[in-house]
Amino acid sequence: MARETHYRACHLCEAICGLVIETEGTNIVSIKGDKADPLSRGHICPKAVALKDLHTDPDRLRAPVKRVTVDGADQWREISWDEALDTTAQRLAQIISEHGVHAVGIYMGNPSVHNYGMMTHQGNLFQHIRTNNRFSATSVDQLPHHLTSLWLYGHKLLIPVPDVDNTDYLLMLGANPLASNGSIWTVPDVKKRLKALTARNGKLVVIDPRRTETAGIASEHQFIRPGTDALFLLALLNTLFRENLTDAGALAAYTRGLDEVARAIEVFTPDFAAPHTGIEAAVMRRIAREFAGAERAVCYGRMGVSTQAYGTLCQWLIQLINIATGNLDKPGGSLFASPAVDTVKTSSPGGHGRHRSRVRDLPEFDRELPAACLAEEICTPGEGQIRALFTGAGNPVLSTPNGRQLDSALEELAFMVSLDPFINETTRHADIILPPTSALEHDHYDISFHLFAVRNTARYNEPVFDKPRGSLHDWEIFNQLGNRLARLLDKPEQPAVAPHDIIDMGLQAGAPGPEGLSLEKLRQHPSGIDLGPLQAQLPERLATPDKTIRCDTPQAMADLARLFEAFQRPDDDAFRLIGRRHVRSNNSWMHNYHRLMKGRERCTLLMHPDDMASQNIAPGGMVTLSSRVGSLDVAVEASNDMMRGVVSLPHGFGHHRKGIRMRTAAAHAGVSCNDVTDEHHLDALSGNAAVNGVAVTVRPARPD
Ligand SMILES: Nc1nc2c(c(=O)[nH]1)N[C@H]1C(S)=C(S)[C@@H](COP(=O)(O)OP(=O)(O)OC[C@H]3O[C@@H](n4cnc5c(=O)[nH]c(N)nc54)[C@H](O)[C@@H]3O)O[C@H]1N2
Ligand SMILES: Nc1nc2c(c(=O)[nH]1)N[C@H]1C(S)=C(S)[C@@H](COP(=O)(O)OP(=O)(O)OC[C@H]3O[C@@H](n4cnc5c(=O)[nH]c(N)nc54)[C@H](O)[C@@H]3O)O[C@H]1N2
Ligand code: SF4
Ligand SMILES: [Mo]
Repeated sequence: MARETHYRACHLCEAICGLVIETEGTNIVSIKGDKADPLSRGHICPKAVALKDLHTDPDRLRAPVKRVTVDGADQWREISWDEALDTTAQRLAQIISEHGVHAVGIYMGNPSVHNYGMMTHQGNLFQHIRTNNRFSATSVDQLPHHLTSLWLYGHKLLIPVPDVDNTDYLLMLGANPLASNGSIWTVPDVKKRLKALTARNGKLVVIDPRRTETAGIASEHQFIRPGTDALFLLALLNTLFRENLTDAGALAAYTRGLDEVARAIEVFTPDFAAPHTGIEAAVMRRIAREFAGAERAVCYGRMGVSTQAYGTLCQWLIQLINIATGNLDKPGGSLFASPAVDTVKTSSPGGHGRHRSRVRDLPEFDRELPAACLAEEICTPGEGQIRALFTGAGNPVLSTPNGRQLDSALEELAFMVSLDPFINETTRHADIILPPTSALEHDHYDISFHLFAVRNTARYNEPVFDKPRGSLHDWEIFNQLGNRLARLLDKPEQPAVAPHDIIDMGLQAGAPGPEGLSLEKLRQHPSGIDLGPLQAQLPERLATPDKTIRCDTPQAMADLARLFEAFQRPDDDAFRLIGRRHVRSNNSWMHNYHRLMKGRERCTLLMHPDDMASQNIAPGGMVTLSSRVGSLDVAVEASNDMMRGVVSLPHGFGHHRKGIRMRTAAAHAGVSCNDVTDEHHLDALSGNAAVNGVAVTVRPARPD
């Protein structure tokens, strides 16, 4: 059989690595890094090879299925696309006409931003369901970044990234790119780039309650008590102001409000922060001085500082530190990318608090409510109660706080439909599951992550395999379901314009460089086109109406009072639970492959040996981990890499639930960290879930 070579960007994580995939007929012979990709330069991680497993997975649904009850037990029956789409449209239309549009909930998960057809076409359906009850993984993740960027730069997507290849000093909080491969920071081959930073006598300082893989290659690592980073960042900013170490440089011409911030944070000294953070005041002062003294420095914080009680303050303070030291929009500092298809120009800037959740009065962001209130919106009767749910590329039972509560709430729905290739912890509750084509059966352009990349590049790739007869892409499902619903609701239908045509228009409209770009040109360069290094581009790139940056954001300034108040009391001595990622995993849905799962059990609770001794916990034993919302039993592992008083458990496990059809995952079931995270533990300012820093107790498990 003829061997063929395909070029493809990996869509599994934000690093968007270029791949070379060799096939023979329908068989994948090899998957390797594409050395000609100008961004990833040949780098890949072990997950890339698992693309083959995902494609061939016998558990992956190839046709729509409907849940039927036979003798009291659930069974799944294959049905035609016509039946699946007609039934779904009719049920949604019926619920909308009986109870109004807010009776339909929508939850969109993480892979939807890695699959461009989902992004270009979800509006085909959702325009007919203008519900207040929209949710997504954003509010268990990066919501504080968006909110901060909206306030400071005028658009939710204008998020600057560390110019790692040119910086002298990288201060990193709550991120572990050696496991995650970088997030809101598309930085393939990050380990090499970080090692190059220290090799040229630059400094990498990592602030994390665990001595992570990234901390292991850093110049300096400081443990921090989870949830106290805002105090740490304030201590740095306070020192910068107090010691006259600020210099906004060129930014000063269009930056306002730093003096107001300086006055408002006078009380947040290193001495105030020290007992709470566990970092000595002198160390914080030194880090502030070093940061200010570095020619080019950048502060960056990710998951660990977003999904905590003061997530938005953290992200706001990180930006202010970069601004106050003149490192925003500067090579070697933090820079905005200029993607070929620029979603900053084509999407709404975002808004906040324009409506609020019915039960708990939580604010929307960008028309979405916090995922932490999804279950209560299903379970609480009254007008606006969610009666039908659409989930797309999401697994909120494992990924949102108090997953058990949501698990049982989904049972109460009158109708649920899931756009997903698997029967998992969430989709098992659906009445109908709509499985799209496999990723390798559709083309690929990354709309999301070029915007956060450390270099401007563009890459379009054709499908590796033909689309199987009778299958539908995600975008086609959105389009066809949308049109069926439109007919029932007496609204106009949308033509099926393919995603690549939309991208072609975007490329030609954006067209950087003298010759411009088009899909045709990208087709001729399947390893991608280099559009050059990131450049300074303020104030032009700002989306604020007056092209200024207002640093004294009223909402954030007001939240300082909440922070100050909260830390008046001495800390309780409860353990704090944090998460952990592993390079051979990806959230909840990559556990079905032997290649990724082999080796040691990974769903274990890491705990410092001295803490284990104080709790009478024997090494290798089982412990009961409990919080306000529930408890679970898990194997404990002693680790000197943990801060005292902190325990770590990865999320995305818990595949023991009845009725899931992912055999390898079920054999490595583990427990779900989100069975103990608390839906009431939030960043109050944004509504983002605080899945890190949850107060827990850890006791030896009682043998049953
Ligand atoms: N292999 C793999 N890669 C992934 C994923 C995956 O599941 N597996 N998921 C992808 C997704 S969706 C995302 S959003 C990104 C996330 O990318 P990252 O943010 O880099 O991911 P994490 O490894 O979760 O890093 C968070 C760090 O914060 C620390 N932390 C926890 N609480 C606190 C705190 O209070 N303060 C501080 N300073 N640190 C804290 C944790 O110990 C951890 O090291 O990764 C992406 N890439
Ligand atoms: N405790 C704790 N909780 C966390 C985190 C944490 O660090 N700790 N991390 C949070 C973060 S950063 C995130 S992003 C969320 C993720 O939360 P979710 O997005 O809700 O969950 P995923 O595990 O990414 O589930 C992805 C789903 O998409 C499906 N899927 C994969 N590819 C496709 C596709 O191309 N099309 C369609 N239609 N479906 C597809 C998979 O089968 C799976 O069901 O979890 C969050 N939850
Ligand atoms: S680092 Fe991310 S994008 Fe690169 S190969 Fe691994 S999973 Fe794919
Ligand atoms: Mo995420």
